[in-house]
Amino acid sequence: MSESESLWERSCRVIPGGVNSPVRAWKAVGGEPRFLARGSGSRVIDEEGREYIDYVASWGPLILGHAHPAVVEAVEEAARKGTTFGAPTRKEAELAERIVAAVPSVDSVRLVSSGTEATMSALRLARGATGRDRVIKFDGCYHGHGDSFLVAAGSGALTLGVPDSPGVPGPLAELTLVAPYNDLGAVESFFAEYPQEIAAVIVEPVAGNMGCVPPAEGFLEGLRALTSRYGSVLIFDEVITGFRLQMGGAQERYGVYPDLTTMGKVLGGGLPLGAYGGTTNLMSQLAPEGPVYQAGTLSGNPLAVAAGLATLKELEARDPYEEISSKTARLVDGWLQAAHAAQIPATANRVGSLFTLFFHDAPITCLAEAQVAVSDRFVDWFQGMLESGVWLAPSGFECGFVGTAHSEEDIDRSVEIAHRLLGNLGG
Ligand code: KE4
Repeated sequence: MSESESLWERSCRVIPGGVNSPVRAWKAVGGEPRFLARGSGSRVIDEEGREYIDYVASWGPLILGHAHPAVVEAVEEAARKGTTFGAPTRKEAELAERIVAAVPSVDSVRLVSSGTEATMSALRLARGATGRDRVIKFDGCYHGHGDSFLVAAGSGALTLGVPDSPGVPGPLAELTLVAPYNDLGAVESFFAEYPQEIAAVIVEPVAGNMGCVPPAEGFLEGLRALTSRYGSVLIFDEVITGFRLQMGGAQERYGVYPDLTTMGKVLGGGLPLGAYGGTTNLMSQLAPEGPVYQAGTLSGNPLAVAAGLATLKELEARDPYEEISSKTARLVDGWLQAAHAAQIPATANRVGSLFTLFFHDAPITCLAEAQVAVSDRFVDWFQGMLESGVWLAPSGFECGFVGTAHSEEDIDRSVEIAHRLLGNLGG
C-alpha cells in the first residue's frame, strides 16, 4: 500500500469524505487523491516522492510559487513575535494601506480569514446599508459556501452536482436571484420585477468557477449602470482576480468600479486571509462605527498579514504581470496546438495568468456552455497529465494558474507532454 493510500484510509475514517474541502477528493476524475508532502517554486512533491509542475497553485493564492523565501521568512519572523493577539497591530494597518492604494474603488477595508467570510460580510453590509433582502448572482459563479451563495454555485458545488445545497433554508434561497453569466437582459428583468428589493449584484468580474469565463463586452459596464440606476450595491468578487490579474485586479483591468470588492487567495500569500472593502459611505456602516456586525477572532492575523505583505511587496517590486501572462499564453496556445494536431476539439479561455482548457469546439461564455464542454475527455487529460508529472485541478470547472515560479522550461515541458498525451488519446 502506498503512503497516499494509507493516508487516504486514515483520513476517510476521521474526516468527512477524507478531505477538508470537497473538490480535493477527486470525485470528478476518479481514483484516490494523491497526498502532497511539500512544494517548492513551481513544483509539488507527493508522499511517494513524485514531483509535478503545479498549475493549481492551491486554487490561486500562490502567484509567487510554493515556499517563496520572502514569504517564509516573513511568516517565521512574525511567528517568533507571537502568532495572534486579538488586538490591533502595525502590520494590519500597513496591509490595509497597501490594499487601499492598489484597489481603485476601495477607500477602507476589513480583513477576515477567508474568501467566504469576505463575501458573506459584503452581502450582509449591502443588505444592511440598503434595507433590502434580495441578491442577484450568476449561474456557475462561486462566492464561497455562505448560505445565500449556495444557489446555482460553481466550483466544488458544481463539480459534485450540489450547486443548490441542502441545509440552505428555502426562504433564504428564494432571496437569491440567479442569472446566466454575461446575460445583462436577465439582470434587467430582475430589476424590472423587483425595482426596490435588490440589495446587491455580486459577480466574479472574470468568472473562475465554471472554468475561466471572461466578461462579455459591456457586461460589467451594464451591471454598473443597472445597480447605480436602482440603488443596489455592485459587489465584485475578486477573490480570484484580485492581485492576480494586476495589482488593481479586474476592476482596474476593465475600468469598471464596484461599490464593494471581496478579496482573498493571492492577498494572503497562501495563509488564511480574506478582505472586503469599498466606499467609506458603505464601510463606515460596519460595527463598531455603524450597526452592521461582523467580527473574527483571527481577523487580520499577524502570520497571514505577514505573508500577504511579503507577497504584495514582491509583486510591487517585480510587476510580473506581463511575464506571467505571456507564459500563460505560450502554455495555452501550446496545449491548443497539441489538441488540434491530434484532431481533438479544444478551445480555451485565458485572462492574464488565469486559464481553462475546454475539450470543445465552440466558445465558452456561460455555465450552460461550460457544462456541455466538460466531458470524459477531461478525465483522460487530467489522469494522463498527472502520470506525466503535471498537477492540474481535478475538475473541468476550475481554473489553472501560472505564477512567477514557472520557468520557460516548465512551459516547454508541459507543452511537450500535452503533444505526447493528446497524440495518444487521438481525435
Ligand atoms: P474561500 O472561502 O475558499 O477562501 O473563498 C471562497 C471563494 C470566494 N470567491 C471566489 C471567486 C472563489 O473562487 C472562492 C473559492 N474558490 C475555490 C476554488 N475555485 C476554493 C477551492 C475549494 O473550495 O477548495
